[in-house]
Amino acid sequence: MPSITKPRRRVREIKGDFSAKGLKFGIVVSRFNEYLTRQLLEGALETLKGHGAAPSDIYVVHVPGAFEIPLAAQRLIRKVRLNAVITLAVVIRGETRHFDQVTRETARGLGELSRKSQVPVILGIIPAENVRQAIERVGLKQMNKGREWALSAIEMANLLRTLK
Ligand code: INI
Repeated sequence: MPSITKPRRRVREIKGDFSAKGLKFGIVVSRFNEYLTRQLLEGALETLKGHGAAPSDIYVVHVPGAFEIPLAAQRLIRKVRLNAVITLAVVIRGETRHFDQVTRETARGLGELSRKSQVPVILGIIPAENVRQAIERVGLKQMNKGREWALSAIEMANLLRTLK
């Protein structure tokens, strides 16, 4: 269980733990660069389930591109009482002239959504200069970024329960 320690002479530390049992998660994933986002999705799903989340407590929403993620995430949060949302996309500068617009607007929308909805929204948008860099950043099996972001979602979901 997450905890607020009560030591006498030490600072009070507030932490979220890494159990996903009984928690509900949303994942909003972009179809753009699907060969890469699919790997992120697999990593995130394995981690959530590995930490105790029930498959029926995980809602996966597919959107065309990163730019559509904030709106879909907002609707999902309205529809389902979620403990955290993970967003997954890869934006490659070499493939779009509006790289800066897409990455900036998506990140801004997600930050705003997280604070307004009071649901942790994990920023899993990978900006990359080119395909090679994108592949490196998505990560291999062990270093998969989807895993890392799923852990952040679990930790934040538990932390916010403590900071209610
Ligand atoms: N969306 C992405 O998720 N990644 C990209 O690399 C990308 N590029 O290169 O353009 C991208 N564009 C689509 C954008 O997110 C929207 O779906 C589109 O503009 C329609 O609103």
